[in-house]
Amino acid sequence: MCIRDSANGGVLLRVLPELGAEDGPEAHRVVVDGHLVEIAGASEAGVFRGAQTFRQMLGPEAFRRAPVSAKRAWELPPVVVEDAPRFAWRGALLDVARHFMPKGGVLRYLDLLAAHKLNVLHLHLTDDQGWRLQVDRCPRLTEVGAWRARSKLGHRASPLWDERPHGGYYTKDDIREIVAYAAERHITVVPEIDVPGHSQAAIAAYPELGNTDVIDTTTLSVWDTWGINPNVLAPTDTTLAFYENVLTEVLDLFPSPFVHIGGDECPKGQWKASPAARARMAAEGLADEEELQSWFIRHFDRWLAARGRRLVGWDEILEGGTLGGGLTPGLTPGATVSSWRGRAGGIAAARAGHDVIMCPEQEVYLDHRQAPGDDEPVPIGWVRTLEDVYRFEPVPSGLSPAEADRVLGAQANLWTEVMENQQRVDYQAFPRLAAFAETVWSPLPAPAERDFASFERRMTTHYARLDALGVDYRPPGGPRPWQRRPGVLGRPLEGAPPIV
Ligand code: TNX
Repeated sequence: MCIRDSANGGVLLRVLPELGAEDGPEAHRVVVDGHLVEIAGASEAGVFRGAQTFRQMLGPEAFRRAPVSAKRAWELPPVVVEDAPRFAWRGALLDVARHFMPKGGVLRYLDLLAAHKLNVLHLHLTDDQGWRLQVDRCPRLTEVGAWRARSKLGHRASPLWDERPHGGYYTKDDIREIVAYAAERHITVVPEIDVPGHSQAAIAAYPELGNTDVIDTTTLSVWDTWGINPNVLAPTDTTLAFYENVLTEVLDLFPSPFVHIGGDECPKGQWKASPAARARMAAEGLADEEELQSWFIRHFDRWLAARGRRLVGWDEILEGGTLGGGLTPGLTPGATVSSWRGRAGGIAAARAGHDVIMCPEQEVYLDHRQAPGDDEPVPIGWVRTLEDVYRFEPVPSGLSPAEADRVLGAQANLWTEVMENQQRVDYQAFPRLAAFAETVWSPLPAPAERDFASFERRMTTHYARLDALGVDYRPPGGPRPWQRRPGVLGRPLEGAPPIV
C-alpha cells in the first residue's frame, strides 16, 4: 500500500514476510530517504509497529489526535531503523473490577499501549467488588454484581468511605468494540474471570454459588472494601455448570488463545467447614482443600483445552498436591502461569514445562508507590521508581536456555483499589509503563549495566509525547498538588518485606 502526495513524496507500507524469518511477525524496517518513506513489516502487526516507530521520529505533535498546524512540514534525516521485539507477550493488566473504567477509557488505554508497542491487554473483569461483563445466560451478574453501595477510600485500614455508589459494566457490543479496536492495533485482549476466590460479586448475584452450608450467602452484597475475601465459590456441580455457561459466552466474545481464570488468593476456611466440600473431596479422592482448589482449576483447564484455548492462571495454580505427579497437578501442557508472588512461580512453571508470564508484584505492580515520602497519593506496596522498573529483567536468573524460552514475556499490572478514576490510573501507569515497554521490547544489558541516564534523557522527549497524548503522568519532580490525596491512608512503608 502506498500513501502518496505528489508534492511531498509518500509513505509505502509493505508486508515482507522474510523480515520475520528470525525476528518474528512484529519485526519491521523503516527507511526514510528524501521524500520517500518505506515502512515494511514481517506481517501487518510488524507494519503497525513500524508505523509507531515512524510516529516517534516525527515528534510529539504526531501523538495528538489532530494536527495543530495546518501546513506542517515534517523534516527527517535519512535513516534506516530495523527492529523487532525481545518478547512476544508485552502486556498490561487493567483492573476494571475494583474501579470500573468506562469503555472510552479502555479504548484510550489501547491507544496508549499501542503507542508503547505493548501487545496484550489483560482485562481483570470480575472480582469481589464488581462483575463487569454482560452475560446473557446470567443477567443478575450485571444487574446485581456490577454495583456496590459505597467504596473504601484508601487502604483497607483507612477509616474513610466514599459513600457514592459505584459500578458499571461492558455490554457485549462494548466488548466487541474493545476487542476489534485492539485487533486494529495488533493487541490481544485476554479476559480474566477470577475463580474460585475473588468471587463475592458473583455470589451476591447468585447466592447458590457460595458455600451455603457454611454461611447465609443471601446476606452477601458486592464487597465495598479491599483485601482477601473469605467468601469463595462452592466446589459444586452447580458452580462448575454456571461458570461453563459464563465461559461459553466469554469464548464467543474474545478470540484470544489465552483465557485467564484467576486462581489467586482463595482462602480455604469455608471449604474446611463445609460438609458439601468435604463430600466432594471424598468423592474425588482429594487429600485436602489445596487439592480441591487444583481440582477446580483442572476442570476449567481441560474445559478450555477441549475448546482450543489455553488457560492462564496466577501462580497459585501450581499448588495443590501431587495429583499430577509433583509440582503441577495435572495441568494440560498449554496451561500458562502469571508469576506474581515474585519469581519463584515462574521458575517452577518453566521447569515443569509450562509457559510463563512474569509479573512479580515486587517489581511491576504499578499500583505500588513510585517514590517514598508522603506526597505520593494513597501510597501502597513497595517503592518502585522509574529507574527500578527500567532495571526490571523479565527472565529470572538460573533458568536454562530451554527453560528461559518458556518465558513468553512480562506484564505490568494496574490494580485499582486506590485508583478510582482514569487520572489516578494514568498517574500510577506513567511514566513507569514507558520504562516497562522498553524492558520487554529491547534486548537490554543486565539490570545493573542498563544506562538509566540515557533513558532519562530520552524521557524528556517522551514526556512531550505523553503531554500530546493527554496523559496525567507523574512528573519527575513529584505529584502536582491536585495529584495528591492528603488525608487518605495508604500503607506505611515500615514493615514492608525486602524485595527478593
Ligand atoms: C494481589 S495479583 C492481588 C490483587 C490485588 C493486588 C494489589 C493477584 C493475583 N492478587 O487482587 O489487587 O495484590 O496489589
